[in-house]
Amino acid sequence: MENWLTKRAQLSPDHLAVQYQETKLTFAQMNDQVQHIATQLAQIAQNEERIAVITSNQLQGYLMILAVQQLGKTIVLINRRLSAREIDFQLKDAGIQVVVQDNDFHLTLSVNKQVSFAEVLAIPVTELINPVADFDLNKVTSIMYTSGTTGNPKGVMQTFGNHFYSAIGSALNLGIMTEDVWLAVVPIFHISGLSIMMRSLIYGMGVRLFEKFDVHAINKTLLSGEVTTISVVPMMLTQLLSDLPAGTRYHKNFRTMLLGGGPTDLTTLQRATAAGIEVVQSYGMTETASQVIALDAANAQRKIGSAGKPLFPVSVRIAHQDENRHGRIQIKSPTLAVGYLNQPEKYANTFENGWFDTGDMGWLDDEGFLYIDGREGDMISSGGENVFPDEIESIFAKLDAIKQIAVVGVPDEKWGAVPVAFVTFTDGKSLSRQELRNFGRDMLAHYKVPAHFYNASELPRTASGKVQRHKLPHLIAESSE
Ligand code: S0N
Ligand code: AMP
Ligand code: MG
Ligand code: MG
Repeated sequence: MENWLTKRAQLSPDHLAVQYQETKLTFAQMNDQVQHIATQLAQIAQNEERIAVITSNQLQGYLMILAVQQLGKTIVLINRRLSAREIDFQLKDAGIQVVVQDNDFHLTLSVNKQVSFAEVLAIPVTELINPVADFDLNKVTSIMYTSGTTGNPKGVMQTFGNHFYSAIGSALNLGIMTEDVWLAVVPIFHISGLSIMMRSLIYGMGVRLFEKFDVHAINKTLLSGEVTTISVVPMMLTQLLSDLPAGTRYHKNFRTMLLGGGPTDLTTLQRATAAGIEVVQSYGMTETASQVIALDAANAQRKIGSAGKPLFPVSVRIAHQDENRHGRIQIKSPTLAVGYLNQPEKYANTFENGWFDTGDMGWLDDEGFLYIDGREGDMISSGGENVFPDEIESIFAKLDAIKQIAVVGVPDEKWGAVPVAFVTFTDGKSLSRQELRNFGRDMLAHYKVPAHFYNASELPRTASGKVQRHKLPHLIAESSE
């Protein structure tokens, strides 16, 4: 397929491509800027197969991602909230020598070149290089890391074809209007955000980019009629509802709120309905290049609580069903990533007879609507970020003073859920809460650091010695903090 950006600049040069704060770029203008940046990037990363981009949702980062794509190189997207240790693991795994980062990013990483956007943009340009002519649908264009219950994070390899089918599947469900503008406050380093960028190129659609989840500013934009669509994680919906004055309705131009990334409670969905907001529930993951299951507006009320039906290119089944038809959610889709970087066997093992096993549990009703029960490994969804207790436990277990630690998610008003830890100390040793917290913040993304550390004399275990995480919250009342 022809290069999506140059094609788009040719098809709809004067259409809005992206707006960030007061800056608006048409597709022609965006293409010009991206080609300029690609030329600059080529001078520092000519021989690299992959370039890592570390950015919050700001315009320069948006253009930088597109520029890497224009060079025919693979973009490695780094979660900006990770610790240096976590980022270094990913950079090493991906063989990264060159990192381009937003001007506010200050961690020192173990790579040859860490270059700020300002430094890239200062590189002199004499003659523009030629962008790649084609976007080969089989080529890996983006890699983003995802964690699981066991082992190290895995680099999910997404092809142009994955993004293309994802955008088409979404359009066949939500429709496309010429004047659509999609608000992107979900991070462009996650597939929730990157998929909006790819849809923009494929549909010729404008994107309104927000760096911060400033709830008031987002509500103001939804009330103004300037955007038609927004992607949100559940905690964003809850906060938007709380900030919206009673009786106030979003502008009639605003037509879809695409909700995904984690479980939403029924009360929040009902509040959204009462506020007249068209919420499209969805389910997807990094490995599926965003939503693969979504509700359509017609069924949003009747099937409230369901994640919906598979998008047109997608098939779903429930494997290993129990007597109540609950089991493992498995997917077939042209949007399925082509592998985990450097771990082909690990990816192969996630398939069962050609079906990708998501690791999530759920069930299908008689009409084929999917309901999600949760994820194996006691995964915690904190503000749309996945947190795995095993990972936190294994980091803290490295401390001599810690004899045992168990982590579990508890409900949290702001983030939906947060991890808390139960700790027993080695005889004669102990650490203060502050010491534990500082260690955690050094080693882990801040959202993974337990919000509370409770002293526990003993952890509840099964006969075989496995910690019973579901019993831990009951200990809170008895524990000292
Ligand atoms: C909610 C967000 C935006 C909050 O970030 P904010 O307010 O910008 O915080 P910071 O200024 O960075 O930090 C302030 C303090 O808050 C802590 N913190 C930040 N985030 C969290 C968090 N998630 N949990 C707990 N604490 C958090 C910081 O640590 C800091 O504290 P201190 O100062 O002490 O360090 C942000 O969390 C966010 O962007 N969340 C959303 C992430 C997301 O998009 N997840 C989805 C991932 N999944 C997918 O992409 C697949 C599904 C999908 O594609 C999809 C999902 C949704 C909608 C549509 C789709 C689709 O299919 O298209
Ligand atoms: P990630 O790989 O970071 O994109 O996270 C994907 C995971 O988020 C899925 O495997 C689910 O566990 C969870 N998730 C996504 N959408 C939903 C949803 N609608 N309801 C419950 N969990 C969800
Ligand atoms: Mg903030
Ligand atoms: Mg130890």
